[in-house]
Amino acid sequence: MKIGITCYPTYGGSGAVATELGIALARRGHEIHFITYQQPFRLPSFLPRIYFHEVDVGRYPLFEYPPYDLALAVRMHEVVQAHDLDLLHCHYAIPHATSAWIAKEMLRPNRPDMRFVTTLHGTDITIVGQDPSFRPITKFSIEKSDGLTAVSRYLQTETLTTFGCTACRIEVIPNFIDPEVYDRSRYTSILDEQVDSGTKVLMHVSNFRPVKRVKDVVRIFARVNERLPSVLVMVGDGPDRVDAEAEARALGLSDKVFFLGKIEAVAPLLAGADLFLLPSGSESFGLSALEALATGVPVVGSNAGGLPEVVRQGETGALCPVGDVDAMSAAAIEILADRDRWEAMSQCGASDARERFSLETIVAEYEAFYEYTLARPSAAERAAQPNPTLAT
Ligand code: GMT
Repeated sequence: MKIGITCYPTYGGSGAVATELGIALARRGHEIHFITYQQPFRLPSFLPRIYFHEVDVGRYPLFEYPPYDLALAVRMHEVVQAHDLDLLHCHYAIPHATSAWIAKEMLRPNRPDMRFVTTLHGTDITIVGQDPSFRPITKFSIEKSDGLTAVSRYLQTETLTTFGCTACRIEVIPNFIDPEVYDRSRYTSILDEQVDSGTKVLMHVSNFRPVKRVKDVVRIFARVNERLPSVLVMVGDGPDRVDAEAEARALGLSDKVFFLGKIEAVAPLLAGADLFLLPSGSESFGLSALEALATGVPVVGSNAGGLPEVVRQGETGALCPVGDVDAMSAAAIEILADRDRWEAMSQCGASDARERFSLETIVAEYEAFYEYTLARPSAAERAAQPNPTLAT
């Protein structure tokens, strides 16, 4: 197949999933065209059968807000025609699915067979999509997609109930990991030079947005550190990093909390961690938690959204109510203080991640979903049927 992939190219779960998916599909023989405003952060410079098309938003003095969604639609339209793409796959509903719908309308005379699939990742539904200024266009774009996937059962239900598109058929295709990359035995811990042996390493990886509750991460660490010699490694960057740094300073922990900034390859770091913290207020799946589990790092976090579909309570980690720093700290101490329990959780997490979320299995699910979408009538054709249903 020839597939166009559009995603946010910057640090974040949806961009990571989209890029890893494109790379895996190209390895399986498909031709992949990334269409976005910047080279995706996880995409190396050149790989066979992978092409990158930059979206350039023309500047004009009248445009106080340059219309990226229109420039993207035009680029999609151009790339589909020039490379004879079968399908566009949009990651994150807005504006990507909206632009794909515009491109599809523009292509209707020449390429009525072109389809577009939208993968819902999380905040496009739970936060941004609920904002009154975006809600109607999010619903519209979801309903116009020829195929829809969500990264968890939680997000599938959330989309159907909050947008009321009860006839939408949403396939659940979870996030995935490459078992070879997230393999603890491959790496010697790069943190060893900085951290004494016997010191527990707690880690958090995110884009430091409010939804991640990074101050809770520091507070949980503070309590663990009262009981066990430990350090906290914070990977990533974003709007709440300053708050997290201030919290570490206020708690007198600046010398034990390391803020590393954005790091693209997190597996070698995870391989040196003892515990992963993800106390998010909302988390549709939790790709970073999956990457930690796959690397043999137990997870302590919140039981929000789709996290319970990823972390097995008591077996691969512990999930507690959002904001319950006491419960999360207690769970973290319990896991870290008992070496046998930690070993069992570490091994169980690594094998469970491989069993349920391996790249080979999940990429094959996407392939099958593309074939299914290409074979069925488009969303517009289904809507035009006498008894229109999006469920067929
Ligand atoms: O909020 C983020 O961390 C980034 C965001 C994104 O869309 O870039 O992540 C979402 O998509 C990931 C990949 O599917 C999921 O693993 C994350 O759980 C989800 N984030 C939230 O729901 C907050």
